[in-house]
Amino acid sequence: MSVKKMLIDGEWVLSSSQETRDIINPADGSVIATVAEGTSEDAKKAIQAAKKAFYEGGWGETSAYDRASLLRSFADELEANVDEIAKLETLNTGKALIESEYDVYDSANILRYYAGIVTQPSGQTYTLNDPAVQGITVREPIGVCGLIVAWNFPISLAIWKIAPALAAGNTIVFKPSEITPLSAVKMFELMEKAGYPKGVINLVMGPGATVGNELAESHDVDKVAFTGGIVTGRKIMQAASGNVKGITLELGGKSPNIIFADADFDTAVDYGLYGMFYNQGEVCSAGSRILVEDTIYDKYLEALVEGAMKIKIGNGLDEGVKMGPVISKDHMNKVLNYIKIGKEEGATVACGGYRIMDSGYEKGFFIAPTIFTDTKPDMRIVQEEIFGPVVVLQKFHGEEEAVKLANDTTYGLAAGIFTSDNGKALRVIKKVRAGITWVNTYGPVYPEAPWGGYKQSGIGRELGTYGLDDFTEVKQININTNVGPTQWFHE
Ligand code: TXE
Repeated sequence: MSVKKMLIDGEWVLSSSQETRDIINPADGSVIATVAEGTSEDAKKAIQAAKKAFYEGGWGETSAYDRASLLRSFADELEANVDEIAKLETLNTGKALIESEYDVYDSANILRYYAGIVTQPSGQTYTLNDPAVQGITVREPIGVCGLIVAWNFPISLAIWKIAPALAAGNTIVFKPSEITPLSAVKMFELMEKAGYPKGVINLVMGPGATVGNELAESHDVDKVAFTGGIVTGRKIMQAASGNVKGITLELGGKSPNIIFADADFDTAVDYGLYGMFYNQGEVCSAGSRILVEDTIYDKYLEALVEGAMKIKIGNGLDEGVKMGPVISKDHMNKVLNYIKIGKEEGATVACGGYRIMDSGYEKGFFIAPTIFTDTKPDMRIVQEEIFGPVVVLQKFHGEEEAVKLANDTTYGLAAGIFTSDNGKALRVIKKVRAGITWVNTYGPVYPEAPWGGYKQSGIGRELGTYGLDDFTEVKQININTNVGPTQWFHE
């Protein structure tokens, strides 16, 4: 098996240490590829290449039209290669093939969205206290951006950062999760084919503690954008403080999906399942706490359990499969440990609660969809992000208690509400402390809509115009139309 290489300064290279890493298929534990395991040295080289490309290569001064054209070419390449990339993504992450295909098409849309808005008017003109001076603002690229992502949506998370960063005129050093780099290698090959100049795009694989930390810490990186866990997010904030670089952090959540008794029942059950078990529950915005109004609680629970037990679980490449394995053996053990904690805390397992070891599954990391009832707000399974197919149900009485429970965690990423009363929907959603909210739907991502969290779910926004703004600096320019000395010192 040939070793998959990194892209640094326009060259495909092995690690400076010659070390490699085997990449595992979570559906059966087999080795599917071997990749270069980058080092801090490799990250340093990539950062220098990106710096040179920005300051000396002229990329920072390219026209928005040229950058938009490159984004569109890259989007075309992605779509033309959808079968290969989606298959790679499913092999590496275990997710259902249909989800991987969506991720590719959604990513192409996001690239085209940024290609569109980057050529639109932006900035302000403003009047000043001095009528002779005209003020304007312009947005400029920040410089070298370090982009670090997790393993749950390797394609999408990459594009959410790469598209606005390059649209704005920055140069990038991208680090995928060390366990899911395969789609990134293919995407960088396609970006090269699309025509990105040497040094503008760099791919360094390898561990977070070395490669990731170098990107967060380096004084030659001007901004770091990160999606991952909260513990790592805190480390990145600290490392980034050395040169006071800008940061965007998306750190997950424990999001409430609030079901009122007057909701369309079947829709609310369907989105309870979809909001939680899509991508095995390894979704930052998963509706991992379903809050159900007391008058329909028993009926809702029964329907949810029935739906969860019907989910077709298996190898993501197999026809009709809708849920695959979790990402790794370590992560499976972490999720199983949370299930154990939930039982010890006194919650009841209404369904699931175990690793699937049936014939054909025993080498993979499959966990049965799990629903906990009899929960209390202070339980760890209610407060902490489990990031697997495990949902907790909470019972509430009326709007006030729904809002209180919804806000009762340190996270604030997403929230959903199901009701047939629009007034109630808006009243409740405005009181919920979360950055992404849905009414009578749960989960969709729109290229135009800003994505990010309140509280400890993160800092900054991705997607939409906000996502582009977060990869720019704002400059004020004040033009004096009445040229002459101030005579401040010499009247
Ligand atoms: O993520 P990490 P892990 C949550 C989820 C999960 C937990 C841990 O609850 O169980 O985080 O997952 C890089 N400096 N989310 O350990 O460590 C790392 O190499 C710089 C929620 O897999 O945060 C990888 O590329 N970078 C989340 C990336 O950070 C570092 C998605 C994410 O890994 C680093 C995934 C360091 N010191 C997990 N240490 C979401 N928001 O959706 C690691 N990395």
